[in-house]
Amino acid sequence: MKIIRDKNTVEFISNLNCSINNETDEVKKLELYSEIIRKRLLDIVYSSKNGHIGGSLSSVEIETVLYFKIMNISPENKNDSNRDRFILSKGHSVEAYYAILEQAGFIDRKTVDTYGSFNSLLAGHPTKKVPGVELNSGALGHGLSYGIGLALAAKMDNKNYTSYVLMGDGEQGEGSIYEAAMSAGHYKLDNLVAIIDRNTLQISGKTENVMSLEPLRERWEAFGWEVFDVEGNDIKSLIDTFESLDKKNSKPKMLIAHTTKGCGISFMEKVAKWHHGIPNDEQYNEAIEEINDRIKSMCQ
Ligand SMILES: Cc1ncc(C[n+]2csc(CCOP(=O)(O)OP(=O)(O)O)c2C)c(N)n1
Repeated sequence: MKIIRDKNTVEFISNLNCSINNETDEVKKLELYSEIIRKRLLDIVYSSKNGHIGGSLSSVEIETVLYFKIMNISPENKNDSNRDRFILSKGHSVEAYYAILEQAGFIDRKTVDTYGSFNSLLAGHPTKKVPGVELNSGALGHGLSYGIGLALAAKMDNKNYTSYVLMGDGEQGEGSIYEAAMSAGHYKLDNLVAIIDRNTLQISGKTENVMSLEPLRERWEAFGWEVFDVEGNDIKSLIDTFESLDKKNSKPKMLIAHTTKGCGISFMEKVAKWHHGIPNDEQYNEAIEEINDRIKSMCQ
């Protein structure tokens, strides 16, 4: 288990009498981490009056499990050619990503606090200027091709890292994804793990109304991928699935992560306008209270 490093978070947890050194229940600990990430990304959006909160909230558990349990990546090995790679193809969900990179120690709290201000290192979509970020992203439909390139390079160079790509379900409307899907099957990239944040909403409404995706599983299987359905806001379901993957079976992996857009803030859940809504003071306080209540009950 990797430890959350941020000093304020450590103090915050110890004030709650919640020992982060307790190794007894890893799932509970990652659930707690997710809530801390959730709270931090809410702060980032609220104070900058900027961002895409709905899809950030739906992706929190996926990124928490990847960064704090599954991936071989840390600030110490971020330039090592054998590190695992993470590509946030749905780059608009950057607030969750910045909160994760902060908690994992790639960027510091002061830098994250500059988000949304003039000359900040942190733009509204990921850029490679930010330590830990592998790809400039945000124009949807590009991350999978890049992740495939990384996976192919690992095969050619005899490296054993895994390439992870997180996409949106609305993003599945981009045609470039299907060229990538075909090539990953063709090159038998079993070291490639793609994840679709299947929150069923995109910017303007339900994915099934804007550009229908079903039968999503069968479509990916037809391209030669091994497909898994996973509860994408459930830490245990994510860990079990990521840990079960056979990286030697010649098949690229697709996790369809069933999530809730706006997950964890009740009034934002499943409401399309929270794709890029900014909470007002009252809404912010209500959201913080809801998250704090969960954190307190987890720590009892
Ligand atoms: C090529 C491209 N077209 C349009 C956009 C504008 N855009 C930003 S987010 C978004 C919707 C994405 O929906 P989804 O992938 O489901 O993301 P999530 O619901 O997880 O936030 C769109 C169309 C974009 N970023 N890139």
